[in-house]
Amino acid sequence: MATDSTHRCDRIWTNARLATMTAAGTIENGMVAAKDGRIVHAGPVDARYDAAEIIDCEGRWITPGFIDCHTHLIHAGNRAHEFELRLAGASYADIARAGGGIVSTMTATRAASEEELVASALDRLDALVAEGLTTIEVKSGYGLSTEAELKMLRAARRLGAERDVRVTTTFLGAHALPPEFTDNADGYVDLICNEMIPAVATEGLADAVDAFCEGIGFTPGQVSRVFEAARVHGLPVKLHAEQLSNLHGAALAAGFDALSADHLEFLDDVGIEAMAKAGSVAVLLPGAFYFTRETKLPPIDALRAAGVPIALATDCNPGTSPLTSLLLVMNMAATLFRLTVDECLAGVTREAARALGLLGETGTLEAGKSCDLAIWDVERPAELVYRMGANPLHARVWKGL
Ligand code: DI6
Ligand code: FE
Repeated sequence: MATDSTHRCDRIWTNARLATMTAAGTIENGMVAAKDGRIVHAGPVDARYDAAEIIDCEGRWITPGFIDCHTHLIHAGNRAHEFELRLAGASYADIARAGGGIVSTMTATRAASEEELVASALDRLDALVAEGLTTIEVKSGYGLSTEAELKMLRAARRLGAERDVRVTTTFLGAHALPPEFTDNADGYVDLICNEMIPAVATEGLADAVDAFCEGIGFTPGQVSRVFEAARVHGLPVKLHAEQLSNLHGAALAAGFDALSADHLEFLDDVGIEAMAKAGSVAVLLPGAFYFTRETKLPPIDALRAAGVPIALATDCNPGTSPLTSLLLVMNMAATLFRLTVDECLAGVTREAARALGLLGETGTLEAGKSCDLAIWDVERPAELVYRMGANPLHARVWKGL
């Protein structure tokens, strides 16, 4: 019965257990109430909340909707043949000579239409959504020309119109050197700074700018130039840093107040200190670590000690992480990196939101945020991390629906 003290909502999920991912921790006998797409209450069952639609969760667990904060979801083709060659003993150089590697994905991506890029990415997106994903970051970086990079970003934006997900896009022109610029990396960086970033910014196609700082990618000096151009256009930055070697990319990124530095196997104490100071998130990518059979572990204990927030993501890409499961990412992070269950869950919710600059909008169960939920058929949250190849998702809610 509606009284003065009744809060009228649109929908209520009750008789649930909540992993709030806030200081409130987990709540037994909890409820989430939503109005106009936003959470108005996430806490103990409270009779003052009423709604037209009340969903009995029968004791199931509710977590925030999952967030994949680092993907290369838009690309054409795959590199299964390259994988076979590698299994047969071919080296990276052999594969590059045979036309493999990032450049083969670039060729396929340039040849694909925007529609084809959307269609192939939707297959991968649907796999992630089926496991409770509600927000995803998608990078460019396989076009490597102004036209093809813009095409990738437009395709990425369209994913958010095709599915009930929040899509953030990242311009990654500095991913690899296109063949037109062989032996002229600085010339390509000129193109990125003087043409690509202004075009991307003018069309509003990117929410952030990323680069691959590596011996086989771009030098710190080149990355600085890209970041300066991003700053001029008001775009936040993030960086593929310290994946294969230590070029001190994380510290460089932190100097530009980066949202995140990602990979980080070869990160050192100076980089950790700089990230802690800047508030940059460490995005760990255990799928790439696993698939490339890396043996150098990211410095987890030092990141913890310095209070650097840790997020997890798929790095979904055809070369080093053909992975479309955040549940498996959590299992790998626990098994390979020894992250705790709490750290794994935070890594694909709260900290992933932080890495995208979206913590005010999603990533925890808190009044005021978008009502993005994943409802799970599990007895305890640890099951989400422990099981491999199972999908206990019962229902997914995005913006209260
Ligand atoms: N780091 C990686 O591991 C991938 N990109 C990057 O910056 C590799 C992408 C690919 O091989 O297609
Ligand atoms: Fe990546």
